[in-house]
Amino acid sequence: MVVCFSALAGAAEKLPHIVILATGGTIAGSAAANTQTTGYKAGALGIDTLINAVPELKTLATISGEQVANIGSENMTSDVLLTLSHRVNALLARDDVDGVVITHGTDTLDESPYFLQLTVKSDKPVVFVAAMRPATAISADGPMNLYGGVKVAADKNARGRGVMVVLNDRIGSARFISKTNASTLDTFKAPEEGYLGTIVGDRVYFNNRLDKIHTTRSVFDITGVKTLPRVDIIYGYQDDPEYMYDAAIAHDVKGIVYAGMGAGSVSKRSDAGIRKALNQGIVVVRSTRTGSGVVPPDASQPGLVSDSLNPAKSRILLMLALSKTHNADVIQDYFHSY
Ligand code: DAS
Repeated sequence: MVVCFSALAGAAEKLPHIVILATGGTIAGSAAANTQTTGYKAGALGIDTLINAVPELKTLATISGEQVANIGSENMTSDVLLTLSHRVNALLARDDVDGVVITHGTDTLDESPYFLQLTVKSDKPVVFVAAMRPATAISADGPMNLYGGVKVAADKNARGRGVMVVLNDRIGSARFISKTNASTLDTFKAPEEGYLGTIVGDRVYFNNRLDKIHTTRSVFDITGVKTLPRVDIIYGYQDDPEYMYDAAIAHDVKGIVYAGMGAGSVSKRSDAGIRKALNQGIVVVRSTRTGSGVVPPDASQPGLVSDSLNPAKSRILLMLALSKTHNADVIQDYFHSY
């Protein structure tokens, strides 16, 4: 009988080097009282404070930290996104960097990760973490989310999964995850597609891989890009007015995302407004305001369709698409593929 022994037990493995980039948000938020979970100042604490609050990070990885911004994510802009993605690409190109964790606000955490999903040219892990309670609150969720995010980034099975979002012990994909509740700890969900995995105890469990193009296979390259084409979102609702499109045209937007009713349905007034924008050479993509599901092609309605991208993610993709092409067929294929 042959008894196989595992490799030398206890061989000290070199810890991965994970760089934490801070951008602000509630995870860095501070309030006057530890029972205060609203009305606090986001982006009040620096990266060193966040890292020093979780000394256990050092058991997972060799940690270094940089402050890219310190803002509420409602104030995140395309300029900061370009700076962030350029910095992530530069770091991941280095042999001595094994992954990046980014601390960020939750309000636009369905946008920034998707932008990096499309522009980071590495299969090394990029993990966003955030918090629903400020760092000063009783049972603040930020420190454990940061610990979970570094644990995921340091995991040997994390490569090649696209940009991930870790909160509340769940691992979401940048392509599908969105904030589904204004205030609860479990707000980040992907109603139709679920999570990539979960963290239970000291283990990371990956259950799914993404069937969409991302990171190293993405055609979007922001090398040397300093600004992105202007794309705005117009919401569809009862009595929605045509003049919203007039305003967009007057401000020389290059793209419009329509946050449509149901599967992207267009009222008579929005139909007129969208066709007017199309006649001005503006690319229009119909998404859905419902929060999940697919907007399918429909020749009876104007514009391209967003597939299963929500309006905010559709805007991110359309900005990058318009920085490459105005060909409607090519852009439509991007929405079905990324
Ligand atoms: N302060 C808001 C933000 O920065 C909310 C948060 O982070 O949770 O997005």
